[in-house]
Amino acid sequence: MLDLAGKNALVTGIANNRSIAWGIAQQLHKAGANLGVTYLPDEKGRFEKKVRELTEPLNPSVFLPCNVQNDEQIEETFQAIGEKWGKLDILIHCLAFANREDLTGEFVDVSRSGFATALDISTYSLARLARAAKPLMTEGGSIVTLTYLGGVKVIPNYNVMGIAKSGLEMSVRYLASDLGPSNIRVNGISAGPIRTLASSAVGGILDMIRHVEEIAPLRRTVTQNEVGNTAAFLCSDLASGITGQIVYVDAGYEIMGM
Ligand code: NAD
Ligand code: 0WE
Repeated sequence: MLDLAGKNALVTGIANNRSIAWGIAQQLHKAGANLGVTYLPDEKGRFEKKVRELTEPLNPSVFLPCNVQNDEQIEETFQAIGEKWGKLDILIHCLAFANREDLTGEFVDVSRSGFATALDISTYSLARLARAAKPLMTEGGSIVTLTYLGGVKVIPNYNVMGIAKSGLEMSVRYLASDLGPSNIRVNGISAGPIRTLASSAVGGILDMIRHVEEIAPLRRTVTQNEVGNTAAFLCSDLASGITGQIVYVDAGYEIMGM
């Protein structure tokens, strides 16, 4: 049975009720996990308020700001978890960012700083958070990140995010190799397109969703809850033999050639 009772889970990347991370948090909670939540702080505290209100029903016992570009906030987050929980079992990495101008036009035009920003937030952060989590995962653990087909195949406009996701997927493999001896598993979920804050800010997402509904074997897109269920499985003892893998939760779209 899928049972996460007694497991402590840190979920990053909740921005609102459409976030994939919110779908994951709900499924982890349903399976009995004890939750911690981090949010991206902004000057006006709007994210904090929204995420606090949204997650209240799940009773997170840790609720902290964590901008992954800020080493101090990362250290503070994991220090607080060490003090509060003693051990960490589950880490959900569910965040990405590229400058909006780098998600239109051609990849060939990407700037040095735009490239660095996308790879720092979307790729390096997984290794950085895994390093901070490792000493707390004393009874083994499971790390899950979110990726997209645009890291494997060319998807128009995904551009520098494709390079970031490609690096993220290879990071999953190297981290799985590094952390496996500590019984820490590292896997990725490659989700099909879902309407969220990040994807809705991108032109043409509705057309992409319509395309998937035509081509994917299941003739539909996937939901945050379906991604959440796969994440809960990967974090559970049912997946104890799975590490270094990318699992497609995309209604089968990835297998199609025509
Ligand atoms: P979202 O906007 O709800 O989530 C993105 C999150 O990234 C937000 O919570 C934001 O606060 C966070 N973030 C951005 N910069 C940050 C920083 N510097 N520090 C900490 N957090 C930061 O959108 P989403 O679609 O749920 O995205 C979550 C993940 O899922 C991303 O990795 C994305 O690439 C991936 N994904 C999304 C789709 C899709 O179609 N929506 C498909 C496949 C994969
Ligand atoms: O990974 C993503 C979203 C990534 C993303 C989105 C934004 C929009 C707002 C990263 N950074 C930003 N920065 C912003 O300022 N997805 C998988 C969703 C997505 O994004 C696309 C897609 C799909 C699907 C961009 C272009 C084409 C397809």
